[in-house]
Amino acid sequence: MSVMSSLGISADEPGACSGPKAWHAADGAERLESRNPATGEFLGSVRCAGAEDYARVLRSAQDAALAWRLVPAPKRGEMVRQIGEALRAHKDALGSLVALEVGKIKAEGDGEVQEMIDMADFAVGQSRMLYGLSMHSERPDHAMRELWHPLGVVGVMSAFNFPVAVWSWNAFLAAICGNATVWKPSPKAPLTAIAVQKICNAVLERCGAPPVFQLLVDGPANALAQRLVDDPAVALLSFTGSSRVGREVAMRVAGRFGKCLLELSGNNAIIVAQDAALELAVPSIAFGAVGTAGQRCTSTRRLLVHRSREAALVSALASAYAQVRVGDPMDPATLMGPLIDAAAVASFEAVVAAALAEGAELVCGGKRLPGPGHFVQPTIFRARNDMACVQQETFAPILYVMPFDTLEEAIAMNNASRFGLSSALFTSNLRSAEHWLSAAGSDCGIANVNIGTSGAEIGGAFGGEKETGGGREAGSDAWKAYMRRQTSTVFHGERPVLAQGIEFRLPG
Ligand code: UN1
Repeated sequence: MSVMSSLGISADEPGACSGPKAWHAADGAERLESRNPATGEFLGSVRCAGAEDYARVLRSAQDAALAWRLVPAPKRGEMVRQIGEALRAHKDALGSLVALEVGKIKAEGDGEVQEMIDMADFAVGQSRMLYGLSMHSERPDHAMRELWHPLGVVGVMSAFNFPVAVWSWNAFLAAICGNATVWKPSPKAPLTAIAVQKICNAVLERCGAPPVFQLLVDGPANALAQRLVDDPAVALLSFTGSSRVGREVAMRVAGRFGKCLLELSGNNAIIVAQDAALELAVPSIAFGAVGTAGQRCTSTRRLLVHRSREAALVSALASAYAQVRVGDPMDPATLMGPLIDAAAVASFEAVVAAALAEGAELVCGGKRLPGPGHFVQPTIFRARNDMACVQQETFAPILYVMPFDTLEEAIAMNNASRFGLSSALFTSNLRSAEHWLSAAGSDCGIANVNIGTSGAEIGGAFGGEKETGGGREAGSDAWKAYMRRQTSTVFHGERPVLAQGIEFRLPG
């Protein structure tokens, strides 16, 4: 059976869904054509949602949230558990669709679905652990505690590079917390979103649950995204994408006092110290810089290496890169697939030209590969940290190598970035490692030791500082973002007293 038919996807799908039996979008609607970035082959088309679909989805999501908040959280978790099971059953096909639609190698496509399954398992456990604190009151016969309640409707705007996993980080926690989620997927990956919606719909229907997962495939003009940003019915908006767009989203959502979760750009560095084990560092750098063709927000873009190890590391990387097979993502021998589209190839070429003009020295790569498909060579430059090309996030497999002399200097270089997502130090020295993790070390949301910058597990809170946006998603206590906190004081005595010793007696 083909990937499409096993996921129930036809050649022309409606792009709005407000319930298992409620797929809609006007016949004459604008269509997104999904094409395989490795071959240009047509995969399917999706009719974009319009203003009427938006209204229908939002109404349905609001109704679903009102019903769902009354369902006990562990029962909500049971629904998510069944989604995890359904994803296990569809892992191979959905992983292949991720590979076909966004060009990830098949192993990474499957890994992305595994990340969803892990997130479902995590959320099931969390559904029994929506803990609030209880406090000892300063007054006799008073009890104080915190209660956590659902927010209502959560909007999720996801990016092409993790077309389904990042939605699941948000949607599964939002669901166990008692919310309904409206998903606006990337216009570059509408089919994976439709496939996931279908998988979830079957479970929602079987469980008799309200439609807590809803879908809006927006057109390239982002008209519905704009509405989601400004809609007071959307209590929390989770946005994954560039810092440029994230800044606008954040300001507009703040303007209506909505809540925002931002997962934005990164410019992640690996530091290779004088005492690092190169046999550990080289594969991690290669996976970080070349994996997903450099299109992860956690991709390794800067390599800071102790001057004494620079020659050895660059030559080891150049030979590792020579063995990276670039090509068909479905071929198990391939390690790097294509970039997402022609615009991404053009921006790769523009940045390579700008780097050369700034005086960066090309070590390997630097060229696009002949089509069909949006392929480029994995690329290494020797550069300086203050070059404009080095300080920007380019979603492509470009790695800038820069030498340093002291660990302090390397930490300062790591932190000299507008972004603060992921970072890593390779060292065999305990004191260096602990210093790196101390308040005087990395300023990023993720700081690793002897592990690369990308490929985080879902169990930790994921996100970063500065222009990365400050949001935290997935594991740890990220669930709290999807709930509102209520502080409650109950009096159970005879003689009430005011706090702070205030006397307030009515006469008589
Ligand atoms: C992203 O690129 O938006 O840590 C998310 C990682 C993945 C998630 C990346 N687990 O690389």
